[in-house]
Amino acid sequence: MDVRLIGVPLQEGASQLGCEMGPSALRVAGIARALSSLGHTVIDCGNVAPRTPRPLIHPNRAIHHLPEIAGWLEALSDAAFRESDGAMPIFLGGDHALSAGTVRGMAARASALGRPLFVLWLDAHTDFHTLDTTESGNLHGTPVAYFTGRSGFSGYFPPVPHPVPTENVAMLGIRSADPAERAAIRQTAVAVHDMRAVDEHGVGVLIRAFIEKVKAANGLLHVSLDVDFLDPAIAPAVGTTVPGGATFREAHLVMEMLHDSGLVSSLDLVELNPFLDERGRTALLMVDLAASLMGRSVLDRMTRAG
Ligand code: Z70
Ligand code: MN
Ligand code: MN
Ligand code: MN
Repeated sequence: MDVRLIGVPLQEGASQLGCEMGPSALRVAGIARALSSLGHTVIDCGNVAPRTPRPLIHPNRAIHHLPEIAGWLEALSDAAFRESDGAMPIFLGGDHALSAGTVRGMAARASALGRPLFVLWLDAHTDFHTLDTTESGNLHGTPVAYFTGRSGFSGYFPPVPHPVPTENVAMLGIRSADPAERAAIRQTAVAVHDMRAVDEHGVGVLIRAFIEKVKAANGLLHVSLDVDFLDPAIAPAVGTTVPGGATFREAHLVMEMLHDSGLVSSLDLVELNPFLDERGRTALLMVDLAASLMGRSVLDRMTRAG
């Protein structure tokens, strides 16, 4: 497969500085080598540069860095559309606000191919705030509401010509949602699999059901992996740690099942804050998970560890 690595040194969507270093840490952790050793052709496209911000003032005074994020989204959406032409883009984040742009671009790609886009959101959080409901003002809490076409973004973020239908979105690993997000997401068809569902059913059952749905619709599947999907004990390099996340084994199983499905069109690796890491372990784990998604089997893994 042709793989395109696209760095997104965006940090203004998160409350803590440091995600800007995420693309470098993923490169240092060997993402290009890990994927090319699996037989893929890997091109590192370097980092995306944001558009020059234009002044934007929103009545919700809590919002930070709205002009900067809006400038990123147009550039990211264009990059996603361009680099998904016969190739698989992997976005090296960068905070989760970037997915507002990458999913917008992939929705345009899916539309050009005449296929529906599905999104798998692997995260502790639902990221379903609108510009009106966010209380923290951290725009990494808004991408899912944006790309599913909720109202309140127009005139601030780029228009959404191809909103992702909420029935095409599944979330896994959820264990933190603000009251406004809960109320809003209940009105939608998003499949929200929280950690309770993971404990009750296991990730295998939940992921298999979603994969079958994507397969039946001949869809493209965009996967968005937030570091905080993982338990902070194995992935400490994230601004907001939420206890009770996915284990090493659960996360790898998800990636392996996604690989076997052959449906994944694009991937975001987001929220890695290398400033908070311990000797690069979170960056290495994210690379390991990306390699599992791209086809590394247990035998390869045992060989590497030996
Ligand atoms: C909260 C907010 C958030 C991280 C997303 C949290 C948002 N719902 N935090 N990802 N790490 O501030 O809107
Ligand atoms: Mn700030
Ligand atoms: Mn997130
Ligand atoms: Mn999160």
